[in-house]
Order: sequence, then structure tokens, then C-alpha cells
Amino acid sequence: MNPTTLLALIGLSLAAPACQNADAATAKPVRDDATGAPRGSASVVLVVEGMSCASCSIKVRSALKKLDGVSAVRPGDDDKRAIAVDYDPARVSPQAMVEAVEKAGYHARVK
Ligand SMILES: [Cu+2]
Repeated sequence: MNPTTLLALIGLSLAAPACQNADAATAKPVRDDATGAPRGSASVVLVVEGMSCASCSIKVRSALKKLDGVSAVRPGDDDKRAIAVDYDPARVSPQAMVEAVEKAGYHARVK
């Protein structure tokens, strides 16, 4: 490849919109518990603001999955900002979920 092509490629990658949370795409995928059995006996829908791309969504879901007592994180309803969380109320609260999402850099509220 000639220097002009190389420069064009570099320019292209610099010009590409860089999502500040893009590195979250490498985070481990959100799955059900290793046991496969959801233990949560309650569920809540969170509305998360500020998720601008797929890796934002992954980052938020990862933050929720890390909470002890959260058994599943699923899409909420037709609202793209909605995330449904199955959880054990004895171990985690919706407030703790909101805080985890805020800590990840997004704004959340219980729907
Ligand atoms: Cu993003």
C-alpha cells in the first residue's frame, strides 16, 4: 500500500466517531447464571438514558449482571431504553441497580 492510501486509512479511523464506552464491547456477554436457573423472584424495569450504541447497552447490562442477586437482565419492552431485571429482593434492590447504572456512567430510573 502506498503512503497516500495509508494516510487515508489513518484519517478514516481518526474520523470515525469514537464512542467513549466502546471498550465495553469486549466485556463478557450478559448471560443467565451459570446454573441456568434464574433465582430472582421479582423483576423490575429500569429506564436507562444515555445509551447511544450497542456497547453502551452491553456496559449497562454488564454492570447490572455483576450485582449479587441479579439473575437475569433482559430487554424491557418496546422502549429501547428499557431493561428488565430479574432479581432476588433479599439480596439486591432496584435502588442498588440504579446506582450501579449511574456508576457505569448512565442515568437510570425505575419505570
Ligand atoms: Cu456507546
